[in-house]
Amino acid sequence: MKIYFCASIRGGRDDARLYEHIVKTLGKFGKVLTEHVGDSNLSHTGEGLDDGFIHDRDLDWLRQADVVVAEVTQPSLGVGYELGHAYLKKKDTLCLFRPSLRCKLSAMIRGAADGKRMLIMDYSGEDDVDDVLEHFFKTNPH
Ligand code: 6IA
Repeated sequence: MKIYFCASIRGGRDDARLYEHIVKTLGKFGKVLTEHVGDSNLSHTGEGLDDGFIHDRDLDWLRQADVVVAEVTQPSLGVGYELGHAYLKKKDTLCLFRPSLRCKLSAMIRGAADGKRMLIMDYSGEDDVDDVLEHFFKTNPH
């Protein structure tokens, strides 16, 4: 199974270690096409690839993916854009969100969830994300 993982890069890398953990866990369920997103050494300004190349390559990977998993707590234009593509391409999608008082998920993401193809799971961090992922992959055969 091919998994496309989305998470903030230029939107901010505060949660990079958590992304790394999620990528590691996702690796138990399939091939993660976007492992670099979980690289905690990747800064929000680093890497010299051309933006047009990144955009086209990532959309090509998204087309190939069986499942899309997105960490959506840190708002990111790129992640929102990828989720819009995933939605239109009817990809099975799981959004992971850590609720807090200062941060409410965009209505365009929360409102796109239908409980079937597009799921949003609230979670608290490394402690429970593995269980959430395990449940998602076991109960939704992709
Ligand atoms: O707007 P953002 O940068 O936060 O968007 C993050 C999302 O867009 C991620 O889920 C990625 O799949 C994709 N993305 C954005 N930038 C890159 C990138 N390098 N490489 C691969 N995927 C990307 C950009 C260079 C970076 C080190 C600044």
